[in-house]
Amino acid sequence: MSDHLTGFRARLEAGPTVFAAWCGMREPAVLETILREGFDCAILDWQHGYHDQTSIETAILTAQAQRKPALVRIGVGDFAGAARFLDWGAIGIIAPMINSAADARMMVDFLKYPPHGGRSWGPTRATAMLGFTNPEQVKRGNDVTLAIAMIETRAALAALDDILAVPGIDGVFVGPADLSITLTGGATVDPLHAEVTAALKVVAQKGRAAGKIVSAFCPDGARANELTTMGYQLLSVGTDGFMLRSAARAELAKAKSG
Ligand code: 3PY
Ligand code: MG
Repeated sequence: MSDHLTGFRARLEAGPTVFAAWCGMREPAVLETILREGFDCAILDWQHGYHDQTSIETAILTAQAQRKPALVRIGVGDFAGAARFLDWGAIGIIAPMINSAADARMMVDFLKYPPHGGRSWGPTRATAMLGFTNPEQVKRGNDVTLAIAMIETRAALAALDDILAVPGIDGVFVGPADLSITLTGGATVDPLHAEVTAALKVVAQKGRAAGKIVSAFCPDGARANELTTMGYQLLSVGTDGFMLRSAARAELAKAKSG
């Protein structure tokens, strides 16, 4: 019944690459429509998207209606809020700007039950969604729900080995836009920058060697296709906003082309 949730980690580990619909828009029909095109799961963007708490909750259920897991990309350091999203049934949390082992340990402390962390009890919907009893939630929750650290600064790259070694960190997620900003000293933002591509290779190699899930944001499908060959296990492809804009622009250009 809930294999798509309890089996998500195994699916990521076994491959092939899992593709996520990046959802920043509050309107549930947007996520519903995009997911139906064959995406495997949803990433709900709380950090920079338009979401409020109600729309995150609705989006988790919208994905669930298609038996697809939903992960939430939280705000910087917003770990207390993140634990609530897990309670509501999110299968994973993607935390931005994890720049050190201390940041990673703080994240784990909020998102994992002992022995790894000190997550507070209160899985409002999660136990029912996962099909767990309360004791099963404590025993299996740590394994089933994913704590994924974003690698998106020069400092994070320097601390990558230490971040990967923190018990309870399940994976890393590269944020190529922020990474390009820090790697170029603020000169540009370019998620396809050559230095970002080089960093993506390093993160894939080190993350896989450490037995962690390696994942990344991709501005478009061509980039996602390229990253599957680097060993990435979870990739977001574009965003709802990008796709709407580019389709709108392209169709209007055709209409005006004479
Ligand atoms: C980045 O590229 O910096 C991200 O956070 C992905 O949206
Ligand atoms: Mg970012």
